[in-house]
Amino acid sequence: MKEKKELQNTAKEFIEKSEKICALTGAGISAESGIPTFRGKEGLWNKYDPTELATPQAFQRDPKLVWEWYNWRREKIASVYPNSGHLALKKLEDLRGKDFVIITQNVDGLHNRVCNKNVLEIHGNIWKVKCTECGGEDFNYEVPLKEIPPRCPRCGGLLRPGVVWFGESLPYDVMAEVEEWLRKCNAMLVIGTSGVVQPAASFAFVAKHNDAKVIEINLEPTPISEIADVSIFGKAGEILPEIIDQIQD
Ligand code: BJW
Ligand code: ZN
Repeated sequence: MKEKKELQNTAKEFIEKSEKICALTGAGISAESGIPTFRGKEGLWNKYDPTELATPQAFQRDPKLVWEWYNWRREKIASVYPNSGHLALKKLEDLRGKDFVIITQNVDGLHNRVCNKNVLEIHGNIWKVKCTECGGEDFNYEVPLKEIPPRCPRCGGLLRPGVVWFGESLPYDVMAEVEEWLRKCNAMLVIGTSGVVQPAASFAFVAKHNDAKVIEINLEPTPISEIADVSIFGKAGEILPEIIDQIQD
C-alpha cells in the first residue's frame, strides 16, 4: 500500500497536467457538514425504506409522508454549513475557471453556498419545488414548510420536491452538459459516492474510457476503485484541501 502522501502527490500531478477537470460528488462530501449519507452504517436508508420515500409511486401513495421526510432534511440542511471539502473545490474552480466543473448527485445545494458557479445538479435540488398540475417550478426556502404537503401558488396543485427519484429520468439539459464533460475531461475526481446509483455510477467508467485519469476519494473502496488511477481512502474534508492547496496555478 502506497503512503497517503505519495497518493496525494500523484493526484495533484494528474490535476496539474489536466486541462479540463471534473469533480463528481456524492453524499460523502457533505457528511462532514453533518448531513447523513444514504447508505452505510449511519445512512438514511438504514432508517427509511427508499421505495417508501424516493420514488414517484411513494409520492402518489402518500405525499404527506414523503414531504415530511423532505421537510426534515431541509431543516437539517438549513442548519449546517459547507465544509473544507466544498471550500477546496471552490478553490479549484478559482484556479481553473471554466475548465472545471462539479457534477453533483447531492440535492443539498452546498456547492452553491460556497459560490461554485459551474455546478451540474443531476438529481435536482431540495430547495426546488415543482407543481404536479401546471408544471411550474420555483425555489422555496421555507423552513419548516408552513403547509405539508405544500400547494402551488399559481394553481393550488400539489407541489413535489424538485429532485430525481428512482425510475425517473435525469434532467435532459444537465445530462447533455455532463456527457460533453465526460468526453472532454482529462481528470475526474470522484468524491464520496458509493458508485451504485445509475447513471452517475458509470461516469468514471466513461471518462476513463475517454482517457481521463480517475482520482477517487472515499472512506472505503467502491466499484469505482477498480478502475481508479489513484484511490485515496479518508475524509474528503481532509484530503481535498491537502491536495488542492499544493496545486500550482
Ligand atoms: C465519505 C465520507 C467522507 C462518507 N469523505 N467519503 C432496477 C430497478 C429499477 C431501477 C433500476 C434498476 N437498476 C438500475 C436502476 C436505475 C436506478 C438505479 O441506479 N438503481 C440502483 C440503486 C440499483 N437509477 C435510477 O432510477 C435513475 N434514473 C434512471 O436511471 O432513469 C432511467 C431508468 C429508469 C428506470 C429503470 C432503468 C433506467 C435515477 C436515480 C435517482 C437517485 N435519487 C436519489 C435520491 C435523490 C433525492 C433525494 O436526495 O432525496 O439520489 S437516491 C440517492 O442515491 C441520492 C443520491 O444522490 C444517490 C447516490 O448516493 P451517493 O451520493 O453515492 O451516497 P451513498 O450514501 O450511497 O454513499 C456515500 C459514500 O460516501 C460512501 O461510499 C461513503 O463511504 C462515502 N463517505 N463519508 C469521503 N467524510
Ligand atoms: Zn401549479
